[in-house]
Amino acid sequence: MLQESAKASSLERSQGQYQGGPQLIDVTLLKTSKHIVALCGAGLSAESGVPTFRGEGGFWRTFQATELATPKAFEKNPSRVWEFYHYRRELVLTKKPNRAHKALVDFEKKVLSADPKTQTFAVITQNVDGLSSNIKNLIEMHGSLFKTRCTKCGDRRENYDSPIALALKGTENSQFDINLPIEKLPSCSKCKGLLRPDVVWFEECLDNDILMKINVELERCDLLLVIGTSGLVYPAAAYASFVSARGGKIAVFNIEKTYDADFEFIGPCGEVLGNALMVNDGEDKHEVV
Ligand code: BV8
Ligand code: ZN
Repeated sequence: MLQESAKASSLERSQGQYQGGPQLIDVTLLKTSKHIVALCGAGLSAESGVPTFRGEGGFWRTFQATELATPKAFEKNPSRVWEFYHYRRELVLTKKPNRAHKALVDFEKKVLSADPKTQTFAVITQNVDGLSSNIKNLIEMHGSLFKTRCTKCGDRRENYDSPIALALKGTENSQFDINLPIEKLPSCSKCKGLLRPDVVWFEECLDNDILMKINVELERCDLLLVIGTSGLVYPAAAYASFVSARGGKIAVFNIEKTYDADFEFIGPCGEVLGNALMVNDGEDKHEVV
């Protein structure tokens, strides 16, 4: 059976597009690649019910998500920006990882349990929802909704409080700004300073240690899985061309055509990824070959 689909898939793969049936990344490539990296975007969490940035999910109240995720927006109206992040925290706290998240976890398990260990696997996510937290070698390049940073003393810590500040309770259902005074917004337990979400806002640089870790993974990457991202936001948007320029293979998972790639899997990643990585429902298919 496996041989059959591999042959079938090689035919379609050469045309890049793939419709229906088990979709596999080239078995040998998956086995022979030494340094595999998954670069993930909002599409990875779409089937968990987390809105993506493009399309109707990209709007909150009357604002584009991208215009609220900026230092300027926070300076101008910290209450509005906290109402926006409170809304996303409360929403994500009701969501669970989906089959695509699970496929990445199962794939990492297989790579780490292989004896001898012949491969490395890293997950670089642009998502701040924390739904990939079961991955060991995880890089949350844009931070997390569930981490805060003090704007006064710089203290950084995890925070899963719901609500993160009493005064924000219920604002997630309002269509209008509440304009809470600063003292009612999330404050630092060390210095009482105003907290901000510990995420990377537009026009903010990524942390150096994060950039270093990403560089280590991309420099040696020979197979990049690009999962559920529109590839419009930098620096993440530059990674696929960086890897392919160095001879690495690119496999794209998206419900629509985005990048030109060696392998394109068009379909909901929750339905496609497990098969393509041959880790469906935890069954280890790798050994079959
Ligand atoms: C910086 C955290 C230095 C906050 C985010 C070069 C050229 C042009 C512009 C720039 C450039 N370099 C820098 C910039 C500016 C900017 C940028 O890229 N702007 C864009 C808009 C052009 N970049 C920055 O500012 C970065 N910082 O460069 O610092 C600097 C400093 C000063 C001035 C200049 C430079 C910081 C960027 C990080 C911003 N923070 N998030 C928060 O979340 O609140 S970005 C945020 O948006 C996400 O993290 C993610 O990165 C991005 C959204 O993209 P996606 O995740 O791809 O989501 P999207 O909805 O777009 O697409 C979803 C995809 O999934 C779609 O393709 C869809 O088809 C697919 N899909 C849907 N369902 C499924 C699916 N696929 C599979 N299965 C499904 N079921
Ligand atoms: Zn502080």
